[in-house]
Amino acid sequence: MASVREVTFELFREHGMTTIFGNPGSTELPMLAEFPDDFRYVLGLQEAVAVGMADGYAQASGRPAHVNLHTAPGVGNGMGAIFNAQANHSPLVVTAGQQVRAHITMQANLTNRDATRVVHPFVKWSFEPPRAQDVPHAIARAIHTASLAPRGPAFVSLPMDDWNVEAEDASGAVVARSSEPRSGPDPDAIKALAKRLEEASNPVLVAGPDIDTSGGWDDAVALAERQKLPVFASPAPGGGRLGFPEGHPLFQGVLPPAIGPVAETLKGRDLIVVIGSSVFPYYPYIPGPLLPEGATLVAITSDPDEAARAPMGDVILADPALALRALLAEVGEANRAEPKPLQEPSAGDDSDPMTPTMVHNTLAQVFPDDGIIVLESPSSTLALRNQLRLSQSGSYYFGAGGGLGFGLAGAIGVQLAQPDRPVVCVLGEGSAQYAITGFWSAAAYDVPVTFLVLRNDEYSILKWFADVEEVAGAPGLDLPALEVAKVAEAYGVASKQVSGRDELHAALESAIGSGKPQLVEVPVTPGMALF
Ligand SMILES: Cc1ncc(C[n+]2csc(CCOP(=O)(O)OP(=O)(O)O)c2C)c(N)n1
Repeated sequence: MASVREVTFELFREHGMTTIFGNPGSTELPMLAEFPDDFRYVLGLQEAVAVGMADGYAQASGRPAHVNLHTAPGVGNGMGAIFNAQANHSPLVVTAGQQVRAHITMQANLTNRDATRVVHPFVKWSFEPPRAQDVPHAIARAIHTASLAPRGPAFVSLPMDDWNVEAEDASGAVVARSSEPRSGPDPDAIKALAKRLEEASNPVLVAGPDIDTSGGWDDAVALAERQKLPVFASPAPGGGRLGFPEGHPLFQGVLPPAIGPVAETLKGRDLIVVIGSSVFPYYPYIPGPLLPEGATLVAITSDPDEAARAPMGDVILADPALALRALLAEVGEANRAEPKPLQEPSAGDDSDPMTPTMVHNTLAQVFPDDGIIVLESPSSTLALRNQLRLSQSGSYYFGAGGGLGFGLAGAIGVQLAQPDRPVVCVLGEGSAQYAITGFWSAAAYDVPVTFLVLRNDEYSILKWFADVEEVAGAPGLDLPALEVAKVAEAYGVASKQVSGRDELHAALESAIGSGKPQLVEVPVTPGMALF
């Protein structure tokens, strides 16, 4: 009979989860014993990095990913990244070692006390199997839970003496199970929405991240084109992916992330159809009407919690791609005037140091068609979106939860999942610190991400927030002498500091084509860059 370890690894194999991210300790070593040749272990030197890499990998592969952490302190270090994974709807199976069962009651050293409670608000399910023989079933349950809508992390605590125990007969059945996580929409609800859309005189589509996650990219384009819908992207802070090509003539820009400004931007619309987003990921608080006068809203989401918590509008609970396909089968060609396309982006004024807008304009010139951006440069998020106008499915990843550290770590996971697409990770020098040891993983596994670091010597976005919040005299917002390029170099990533458009252009072009992890650091002017 096979051991619990053998059956569990067979389960991972069955689900295509042969890459394990982690940071091990003595309580995890028994799981990793006799590590099979067809598996790979990707070491993160700190747990925020291990979880962030797994998050990027899960999102970019579209499959559940496994990250293994070291009992209580390892989980503790990973919590911010687990929070991010939940916001990203990322199907993560998080496991952590636990003391030997005979040691748990006396709470011997390294016992993860209340292991299942610690992670609770940030995971969909958390569990410690009551018997060693239940480990494969518990992990199978975590895989299915993480993969079902809304996708998100599930946690299993694994006592370290479970692995050599003989598995039970029923394990084979658990390994063989599959789940199809999508559910389709109520056909009557779709018919009713199609009618409202056709009867509306000035409707608009708000495209959210889960359009891309669900594989509905082409259907969203087809719907917008057939119905001549102007399209806005859902607000940037909560939008971990793009839902619509931003270079498309129907694209009208990114919705602002606050209550009043959303209503203002959508003024004059009579029907707002939101697909694959919460309604809405607002921040900061700028009060106002929830909807412009005369408007109604319908949201389509696969997340029952998003459906329930929206403060206004009707909702259809369904996989966004399946709902889009169903809607396409019901709506005809609209006879509306097409909206005016957005203006072409402009590079703005030359300056020394460069503006973030000019940096992203330069990046746009060298950015390959099949490139992927992983973004964590808070004060230049909108400038990057506007300058690059990314227009391919799976070309943009952003930490939807707002917890810094996703960018650097997530980019490594995205690149591992998409080895044929060049990944450019755009970071603020402050943001890079939250996953700084990720540079080691990029170098150690030769993951060819190009890191572009914008250095403005401060937490620019927090200075902007201080103005919005009317806060004067807050300390801790300046970052003098933070040498990201030197630190990355010490971890093994070849790094360059450049200034000016020509140097930046050349450095980016050579880094992106190099097939190696490389970093380009560029000084920029401080302040919010909106275009
Ligand atoms: C884990 C975590 N800690 C703190 C913050 C608060 N925060 C948001 S943006 C920011 C500054 C980021 O600085 P930098 O990357 O240099 O970008 P800039 O604002 O200068 O564009 C901070 C500290 C956060 N979002 N996440």
